[in-house]
Amino acid sequence: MSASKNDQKNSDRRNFLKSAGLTAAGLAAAPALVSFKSTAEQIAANISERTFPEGFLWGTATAAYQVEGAATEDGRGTTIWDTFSHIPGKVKNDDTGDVACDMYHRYPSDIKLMKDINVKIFRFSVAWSRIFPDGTGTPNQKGIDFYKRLTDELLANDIQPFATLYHWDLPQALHDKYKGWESRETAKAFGDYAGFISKQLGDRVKHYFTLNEMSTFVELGYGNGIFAPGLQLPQAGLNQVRHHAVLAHGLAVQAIRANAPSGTKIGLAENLSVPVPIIDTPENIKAAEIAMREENAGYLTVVMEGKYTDKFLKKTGADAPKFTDEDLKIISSPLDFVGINVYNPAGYVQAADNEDGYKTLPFAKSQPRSTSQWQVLGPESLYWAPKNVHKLWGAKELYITENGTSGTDELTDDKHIYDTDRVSFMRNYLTQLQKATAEGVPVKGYFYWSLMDNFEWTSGYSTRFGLYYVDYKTLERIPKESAAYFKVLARDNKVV
Ligand code: GBH
Repeated sequence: MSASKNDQKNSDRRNFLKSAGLTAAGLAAAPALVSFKSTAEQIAANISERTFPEGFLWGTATAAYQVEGAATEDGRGTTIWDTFSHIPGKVKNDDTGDVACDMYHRYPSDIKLMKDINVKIFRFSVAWSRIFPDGTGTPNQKGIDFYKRLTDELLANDIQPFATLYHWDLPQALHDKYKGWESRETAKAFGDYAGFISKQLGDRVKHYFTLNEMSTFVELGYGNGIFAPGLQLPQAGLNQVRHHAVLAHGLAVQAIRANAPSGTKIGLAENLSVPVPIIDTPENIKAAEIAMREENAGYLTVVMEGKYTDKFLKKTGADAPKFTDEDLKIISSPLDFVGINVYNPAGYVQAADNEDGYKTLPFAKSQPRSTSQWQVLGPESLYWAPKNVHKLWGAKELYITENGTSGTDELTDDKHIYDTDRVSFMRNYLTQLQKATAEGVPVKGYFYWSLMDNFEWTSGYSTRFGLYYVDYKTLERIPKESAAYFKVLARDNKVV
């Protein structure tokens, strides 16, 4: 039996003992007491207990451009999102991230807010242009110092920093010089920056995510043009951008390995497409696996497998990206963990006797959604996403790097926000995640998106995802009911 299977068995047993109230040292040491439980019975017991594995980590996530503000301070260079958000009509109400939540200055009190609700891990992103204002060249010490102060403060509060190296804020200079992600040069520059920052923060940060949601910034930024830099490239160009994104990821993995102290863990945070079986039959479950592999072919699949699937190459045909075998090796550099951002099912699928082997059903018009129209509510996505990433690619460790929902978040006269919808969302989604962990899927932690309301890209400040409400006039933070929920969840390590 492999070590990990053994660990799983032991932890199943611990969970079982705990649920049976048998954790006193003497009893726990007597395996005979529990050996009558079959694996299936233990899993069922774990699920009904609703607890997460011992040591499961609870946290929140943010991203630089969405929360920091201080857009021109301490030598920060301009980014494509500064440029884009300042073009009238691109963002709702023409909001920009100039001030955002002002976390650049308020991080000490924001870290207190995290501590107040039992946060143990915090996922933030490093603004590339604070470190290299032009993307490459001379580093900016003031930018580096900011992330040192931030991470020091987190550690002093017993919160582990998890750093994302790219959350869409490309230095404008790289766009001007190389057309950004259209060029391989940008992937190389990203690798260099990743290596540099991992060396600078190496004594403080033990976990890195290379890129956040390649699929989002590529498809929306270079495909339909809704996001910065607002381009609509033809298929061949778009495929090349996709390739440069995965290449940048791989180059960063190698650069961090070469520069960071040993023991540093590296992964990515991908918003993968999550097909959900419409009815849990073996055929549909298989169909959902096939669908997940193909629908993520240009992103997570090539990262995990080191090749583009036959179907992807066939479908892209003459427009397929240009790449070398060496590229594929770099892209599939081994990872320590896989981070997945999960908000919604990509679709409900069933087995089909067609070329693909599956069919995606149309969503019912009445399928519930959050105030973000794209967010179809399907809690099962938080079961199938980690389950199938583990099954398809054997990921050793997984993190839910984002999960959350937006709501109307009405502020009452006495300053309460009864976001019952968000609390219900979390309970329903987490019930599904707990089921996955109870079955042995090695999810190590969960980051709620987001710690507080923030600049929600093209929706500006009109869409709220936070556990804390932000009053954008005063920048005051007010805990929502969901913050209270999170606090108990993290304390008890179980679905509450
Ligand atoms: C995440 O994306 C982001 O990582 C995070 O920065 C963001 O704040 C959070 O979600 C909440 O949105 O404009 O109608 O074409 C989640 C995946 C993919 C959801 C792109 C929104 C655009 C929809 N996102 N999608 S639309």
